[in-house]
Amino acid sequence: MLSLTKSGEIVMTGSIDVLVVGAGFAGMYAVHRFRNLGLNVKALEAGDDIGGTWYWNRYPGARCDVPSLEYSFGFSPELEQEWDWPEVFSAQADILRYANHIADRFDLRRNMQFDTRVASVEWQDDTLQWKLTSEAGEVFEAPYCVMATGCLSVPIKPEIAGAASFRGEVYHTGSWPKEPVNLEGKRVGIIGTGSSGVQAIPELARQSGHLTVFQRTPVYTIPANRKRMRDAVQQEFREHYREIRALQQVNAGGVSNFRPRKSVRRTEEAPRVPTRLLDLTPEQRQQVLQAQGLGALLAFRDVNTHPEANEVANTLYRETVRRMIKDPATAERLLPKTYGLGCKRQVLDRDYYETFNRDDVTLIDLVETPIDQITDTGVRTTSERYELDVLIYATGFDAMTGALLRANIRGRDGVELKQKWADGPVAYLGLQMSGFPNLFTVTGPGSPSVLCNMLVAIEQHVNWIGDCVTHLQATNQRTIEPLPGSEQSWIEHVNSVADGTMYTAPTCNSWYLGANVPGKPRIFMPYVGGFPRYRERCEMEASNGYPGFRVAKD
Ligand code: N01
Repeated sequence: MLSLTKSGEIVMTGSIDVLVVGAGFAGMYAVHRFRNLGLNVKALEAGDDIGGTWYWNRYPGARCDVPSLEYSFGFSPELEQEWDWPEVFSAQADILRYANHIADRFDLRRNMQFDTRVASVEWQDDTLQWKLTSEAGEVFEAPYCVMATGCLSVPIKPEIAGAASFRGEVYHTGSWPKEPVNLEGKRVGIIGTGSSGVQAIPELARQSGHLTVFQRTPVYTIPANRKRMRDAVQQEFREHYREIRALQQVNAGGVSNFRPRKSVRRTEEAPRVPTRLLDLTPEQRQQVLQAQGLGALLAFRDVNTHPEANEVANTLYRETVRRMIKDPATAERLLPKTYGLGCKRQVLDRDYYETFNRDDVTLIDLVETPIDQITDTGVRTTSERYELDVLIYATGFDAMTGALLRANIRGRDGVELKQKWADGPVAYLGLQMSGFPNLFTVTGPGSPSVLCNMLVAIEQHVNWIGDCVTHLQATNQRTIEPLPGSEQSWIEHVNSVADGTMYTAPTCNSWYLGANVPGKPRIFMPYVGGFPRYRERCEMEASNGYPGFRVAKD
């Protein structure tokens, strides 16, 4: 119901129990789940349709790095049985098709409002409601608010002198247009060689006239599985989904690793590797690499924990890449040498290194020759000018906290989340912040989030939030928020499990640490202790009546 306040605001009143911000997979499942719990839910989405990450990241080559059959929802056995995945690892278009199928099948759009970017989220101390105001000035109120705003949803562009003067086409991989982009015959430049850049570069090289890659930090990347999905494999998954979902719950990354038994040929079985690289002789290491490729290096546990093993793996990696690149100088530029395997999010590629053997691709090392300026016609480095028709930024995201801080959230007594998080995110279980009652974050900082299969993490979070709201209603309580002590001890635990891993090595700079955003506090944001341990902690809270939280009537 809409009504007009004294100050002239249009307010949707009364009827909404839960406001959800975002209509990616998290927002979609939240709408479905809360509706099934009998709650009146409304999702507000900035884009003009569902899909979140998979709506915005339409750049050529965009794909998922989790197997399609695992990167799917488990809440509906019917959905599991009816959906067909064409490839073992899905392309963006297929994942968006899956998201659309879910939205249609469960009629989710009727509880969603699109083209509505939330500009502020404010707690009303007097009414115990969250008040959300859109950029267009529309106001929504509800007792509960769920931020389903994604971990990688705020694309960032570096500040480079002259950037605004460029007269060609400009794109960011993280907000790629819906309309087709024609690159045929064009001189294309791309800045950034993280996951997005590495996925896009081979495709851009195929589509454009000439591609210039501006690389600041070389990347460790391993070849992606590019198999078509076999009907027999899909069928076997369908027969075992309940077992697979149970296995996901006890796996650190939320992946079942289910190996089809009937439909996989013997030759496809990977030979077992020892868990420590340092236990292998140099000859055995070469044999493993030859048999299984670069990805095998990541299977050794000590590569992630032992600096010596990590350095052995880095050396093996570099030797392999040197053999793949025709021009030795280009090969040296492409080799990561300043940090180790496992520090950043592992990148998967299709033909990345091979692309640099093409005559129509040029690699510019920005450490040797930094960008001096972007001009009206291209990019000027300290040594040369590169004339371009198209400039693409693959420069990443203000990860994990960016979307939450951008929403201008104010809690009790008007305290800003920006203020609370000035030295880094402080939250309990990545679900709630003290001083911000009834505000929930899906896959927030301090939860496994980006280190877990996102769909598994999303379902677990949304189910927990749904149960929590149901508990409050059943017990006639009106608010829940973490106790400051629970929050503090959880953050200490999150930090302690990350210490000593490659993620936090002194040579490591990644978006996990906020290192890609100037001025962002250096804190390791996701929970590295594994999904099962985390899930059990959440379950313990719920089954013991939320001892780590303040549950109250005010
Ligand atoms: O972003 P990134 P991304 N001048 O931050 C460079 C997920 N994802 O969009 O390292 C020059 O990793 C920067 O260089 P440097 C996945 O979780 C998943 O690629 O800062 N270069 C780096 O090379 C991933 O980890 C998939 O020196 C500049 C790049 O831009 C996350 O999204 C696919 C620069 C940014 O890399 C983010 O990946 C795609 C400057 N001023 C994304 N500023 C899947 O496969 C930045 N760079 C599922």
